[in-house]
Amino acid sequence: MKRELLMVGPMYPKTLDVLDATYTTHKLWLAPDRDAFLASLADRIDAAATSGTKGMDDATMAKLPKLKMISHFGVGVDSIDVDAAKRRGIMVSNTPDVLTDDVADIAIGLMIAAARRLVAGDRYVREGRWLKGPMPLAESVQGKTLGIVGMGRIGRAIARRGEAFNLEIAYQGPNRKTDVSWRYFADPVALAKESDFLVAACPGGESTRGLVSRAVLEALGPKWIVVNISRGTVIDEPAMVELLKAGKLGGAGLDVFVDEPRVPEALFAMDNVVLQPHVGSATHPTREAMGQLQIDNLAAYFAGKPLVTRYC
Ligand code: 8YV
Repeated sequence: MKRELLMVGPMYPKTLDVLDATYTTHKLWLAPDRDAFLASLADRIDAAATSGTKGMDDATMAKLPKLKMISHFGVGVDSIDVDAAKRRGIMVSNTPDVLTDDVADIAIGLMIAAARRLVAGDRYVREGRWLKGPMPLAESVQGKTLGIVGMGRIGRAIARRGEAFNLEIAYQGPNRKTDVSWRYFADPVALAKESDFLVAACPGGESTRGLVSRAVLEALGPKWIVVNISRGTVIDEPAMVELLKAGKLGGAGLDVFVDEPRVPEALFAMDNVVLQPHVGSATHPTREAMGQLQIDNLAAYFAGKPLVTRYC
């Protein structure tokens, strides 16, 4: 008898196929009446699969009294009410590590693209402007200071890459890390004052909302560049747009936004801003590995074994 699985939102097709083949799956996003659908499943669903922005809130958990495990596709669990899950004794797994390198690559890619104006340069050539003369000079990343907000797995991978690009590394986080020798700042404003490039690489959620504030962006200043590969909520987005417009912030490389997929249109015309549609982990091998972790965590749960990558 196949076990039953609630799937909250659409997910990586290959993973979806495996889950459909392995379990009797119930697709919440296809339900015409969400509440009636959940009520029909209330006495028999103990595991759910979530992904990206399609997480789970406390109200939904309340409708699933038998829920014991949520297997999340993604390292960031800010779309799940983790405190409610803990309160209800629901285990949560996520997909760390397998995406670290791809996300760190995008962070460095956005930093270089914004500093060296790669996207503007591409447009400069395609629009035939090179025929009229050389493109203005850009900023070099060589010998500059890369400030990293959040020295977790992804923050460290970015720091290692930064060193390979001859950047000085400094970081901010809730705690100084004992196993790294990079300069530590408890205060993000102090970090920004010392930085030429500032990368947000911390988790999303309420604890980091607006951590990269107006004051932090002003401290970074009119010449230098903010990069975000974590969550849109980490940066005060309206302040960032305003400071970019006023020339009080040098530039930005952004993969995540507050209200994805909607992006502040004021950014579209800015040559010193590089925009990406949340593609940090969007490669075939990484999404496949994330899906396999999601599958393995569910299999471990149903086998009564410890989860492979338990978040809480
Ligand atoms: C995912 C991410 O693309 O892992 C995360 O936290 O933001 C991305 O890897 C996103 O969650 C979609 O599933």
